[in-house]
Amino acid sequence: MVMFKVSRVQTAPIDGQKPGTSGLRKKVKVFVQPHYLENFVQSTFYALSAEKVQGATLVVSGDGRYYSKDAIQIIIKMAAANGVRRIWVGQNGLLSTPAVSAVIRERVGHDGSKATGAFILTASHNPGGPHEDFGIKYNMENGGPAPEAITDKIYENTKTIKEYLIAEEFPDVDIAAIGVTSFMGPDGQFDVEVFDSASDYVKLMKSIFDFQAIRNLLSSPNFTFCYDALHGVAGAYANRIFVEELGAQESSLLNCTPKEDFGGGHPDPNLTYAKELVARMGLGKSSPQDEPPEFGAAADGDADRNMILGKRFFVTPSDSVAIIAANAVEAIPYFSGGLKGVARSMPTSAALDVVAEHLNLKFFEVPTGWKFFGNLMDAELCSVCGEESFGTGSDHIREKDGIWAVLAWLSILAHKNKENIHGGKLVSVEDIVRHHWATYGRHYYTRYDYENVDSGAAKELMAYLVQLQSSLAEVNEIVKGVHSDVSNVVHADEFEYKDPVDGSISKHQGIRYLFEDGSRLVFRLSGTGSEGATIRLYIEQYEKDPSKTGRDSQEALAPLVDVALKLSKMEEFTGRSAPTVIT
Ligand code: VG1
Ligand code: CO
Repeated sequence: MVMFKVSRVQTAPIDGQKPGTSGLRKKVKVFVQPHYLENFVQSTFYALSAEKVQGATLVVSGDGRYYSKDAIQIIIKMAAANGVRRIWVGQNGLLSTPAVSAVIRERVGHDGSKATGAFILTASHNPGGPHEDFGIKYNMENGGPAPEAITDKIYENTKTIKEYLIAEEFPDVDIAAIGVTSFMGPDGQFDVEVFDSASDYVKLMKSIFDFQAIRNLLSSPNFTFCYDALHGVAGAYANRIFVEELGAQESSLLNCTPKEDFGGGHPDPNLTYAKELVARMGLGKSSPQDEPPEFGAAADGDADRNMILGKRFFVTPSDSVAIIAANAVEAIPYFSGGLKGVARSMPTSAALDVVAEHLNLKFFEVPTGWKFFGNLMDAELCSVCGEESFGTGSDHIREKDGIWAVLAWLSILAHKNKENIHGGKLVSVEDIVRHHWATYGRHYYTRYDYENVDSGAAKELMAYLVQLQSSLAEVNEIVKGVHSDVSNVVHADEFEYKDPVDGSISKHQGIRYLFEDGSRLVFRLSGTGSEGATIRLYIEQYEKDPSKTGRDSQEALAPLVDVALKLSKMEEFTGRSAPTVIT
């Protein structure tokens, strides 16, 4: 057995290590600076209680982006030096974010051990490569992202750190080969266990969904399917689940080889960045050569996001979670006993609220970021939840789950088409969505992102919007000046959340303008970018009249968009006449 020593390396605080919406994300060139990663990892160890470090079992893996392999070796050596007993690594360092959550909750090690936390190495939907982003976040024993109390502590520690611990005389561990390597340090034995990245996750999915029903759907001559992993880690699961387990054709998988730089693309599953899939589904500028598939989906870099498409049809993420909630009990065995409750992030449309009301379900509105759903789920208050940013999930784990969302949609399609599988006209994705609108009304919805705006200008715009909220009369004067037929703003505030489980309060979670007819404008600054500021503008309008739910979304929202841009003086503050991305 290899013996190692522990060395204490002198270091000094490095500015800017404050975790954002979902961990610390910076350019690779920032992460590779001496001590940068080490300071953050040691600060995390210091933020955890002693028993969650010494003698503990921790997971280290991620979406495989550039610098992950080096980072894994560093974290292994630091874990060994800090008295951690075991490190679990997905083969080649690959684990999707939802799979990490599943591994923490479900996996039992070769010696019967259980993990109590994880370092997830990802910057999620941000591009990867030597000139792009790297990221790291810590997840807790429940499988969910560290709550603000912990991330605040980590940040405080990064401001005072003086030294970190790292193992010496410690070889790099081969993370390509499955197996256990043992080492001996001053505190005793330390093991690194490399395991198959997919099997725990696949097993969990099989316990949630009726795979046979989905298999029947996929084998139907009527049904065609397509999945785009955008070269993210979802590719490591797609073949196993969609092809091996469910019988989809290999040709239905696009970009399913994980790459360190995501093939040079932006691994964000939306209509702008998932170009190939969008074209294949008949939603691109030119019509595709072949008839588009009935169903298409894409994932982000770490596979916790999903985009759901039908043939020539886009499902907004806000509608997607509402439709899953409305159909879950009938279509998904895991939910057959009923839903405990549902939740959405504040900027997500109120489509889910309407379903909750109809079905008499508990309902929660939380700030942006998955960490807020975890407490509700641990307290058994919530079964299904989602965000407008292409995140959907349930209490099977404590992260959003891209492949889960695809399986949920396939389950709904399989359920609605039980009779049509061997012929007859399929109930399509579009049919399901239109039927949903006819039943519950439609929430027209769009998000405008202004990326890489000057940070000062972005802050000024937000401050201006807050100050404007003190006079609704003035606000309404501006609104009416832009469009006299837009309804009145009846309430404006900054969203604040009191966690119903632990009573913790999160302030400044987005600026809201709420209109009399249920329309909403929300402004937020992104907490996941790595350069400049990103302003997000969320625009929503509710239409109850079934004869008016079929309009083009951008056209229906045009007056409200005008109001939002004028109200915020967007161009004046940012110099931008158009957003970077519209979803
Ligand atoms: C964005 C989304 C948010 C999501 C977060 C992490 O945060 O808006 O809904 O939870 O990304 O997603 P922000 O602060 O940039 O708006 V992931 O898949 O990138 O970890
Ligand atoms: Co992600």
